[in-house]
Amino acid sequence: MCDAHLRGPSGIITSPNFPIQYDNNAHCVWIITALNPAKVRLPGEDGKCPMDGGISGATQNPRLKNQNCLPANIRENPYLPPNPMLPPQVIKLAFEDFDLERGYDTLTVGDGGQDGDQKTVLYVLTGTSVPDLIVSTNHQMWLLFQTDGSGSSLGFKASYEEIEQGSCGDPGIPAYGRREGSRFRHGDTLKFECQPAFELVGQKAITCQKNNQWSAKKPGCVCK
Ligand SMILES: [Ca+2]
Repeated sequence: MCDAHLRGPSGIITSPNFPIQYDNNAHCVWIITALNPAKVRLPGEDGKCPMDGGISGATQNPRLKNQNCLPANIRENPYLPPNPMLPPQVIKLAFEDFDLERGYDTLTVGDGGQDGDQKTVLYVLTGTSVPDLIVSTNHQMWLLFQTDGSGSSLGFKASYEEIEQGSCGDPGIPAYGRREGSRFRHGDTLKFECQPAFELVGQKAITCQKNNQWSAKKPGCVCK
């Protein structure tokens, strides 16, 4: 699928034809929008709304209740602006496969809903290393896949998920390694170690920064 508006809470994005080679001269845009209202769960509620045949009794915050209990067609509208009453959601993008013709075919990932806007570019990805987690700073993320006129590769597969603002997302644990720390919020630090006979490549410790990105990629463990 090429050119799509996607919405939360999660999903998969692949390059066209994946896992078969993508086309030359491709130009694909995906815009992912978090679904804030659907995430609301007030304490003690079962998540049902009056019109769904649920909820009895008053809630402490009628505005939140109203937001949660919008008609389904509005509740699921991906284009609703973020509700200031709710913890903002951001988009986390995690790659499973990545193989683009280095330097000629690119996947650009940006913040917000204006695809191609140079001011909002987070990363321009190319080549064969699987990129680390990318987390947007607001409720939208855009992806632009562009290929040139010759030379193709297998493309990419990534999954996206809504997470709460203020987090960098779980970067995972390197194969043959260990991780100390399991919090992924701003200012949290994770430390990594490798099993005996393996050597750590990259940073031993990474910190979640205010822009929702880890200070460095998750390290790898390679045979000594
Ligand atoms: Ca190419």
